[in-house]
Amino acid sequence: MIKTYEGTYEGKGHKIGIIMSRFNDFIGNQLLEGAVTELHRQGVNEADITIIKVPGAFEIPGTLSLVLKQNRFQGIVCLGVLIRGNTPHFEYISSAVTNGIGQCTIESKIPVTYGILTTDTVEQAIERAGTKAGNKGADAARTLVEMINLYKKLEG
Ligand code: DLZ
Repeated sequence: MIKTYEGTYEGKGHKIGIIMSRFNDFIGNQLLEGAVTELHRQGVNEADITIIKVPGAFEIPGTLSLVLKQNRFQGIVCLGVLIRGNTPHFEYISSAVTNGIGQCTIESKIPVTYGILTTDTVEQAIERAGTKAGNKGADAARTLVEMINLYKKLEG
C-alpha cells in the first residue's frame, strides 16, 4: 500500500519564532501582520509567538542559526524586504540571505520558511505585502504550520 505523508493546518500548541528585519519595515510590518494573523487563524496561541527583530535582512541567517541551536521553537518564519537599488548591493545581500537561510534549513530539525521579498521596486514589494499579490508573510506562516505537522509525522 502506498503511504502518503502530508502536513495539516493545525497550529495549536506550536511555539513559533518570527525573525524579521527592520529595514523597509513600512512594508515589513505588513508581512509581520499577515504572518501573525495567519498563525492565529491556524490556532497558534498569542503566547506561543516570539518576534525577533534584526536591523537588516543580512542579519537574518546568523540570527536564525543561533536560534536554531537553542531549540526554543517548533518552527521559524523569516521575514524581510529587499528592494533593488542602483548598485550591486541588492544581489550580494539577496543571495547571502537566501543561501544562508537555505543552508540553515537543510541542517535544521525544525522547518524554517522564507517570507523575504526581493523586488525591483517599492511598488512590487507593496503588492506582495497584503495588496494585489497576496501577503508573503501570511503564506510563509501558513506553510510553516503545515511543515511543522509534516516533520512531526515523518519523525513518527
Ligand atoms: C544596506 C542595505 C540595503 C542597501 N538594502 C537593504 C534592503 O533592501 N533590505 C534589507 O533588509 N536590508 C538592506 N540593507 C541592510 C543590510 O541587510 C544589513 O543590515 C547591513 O548591511 C548591515 O550588515
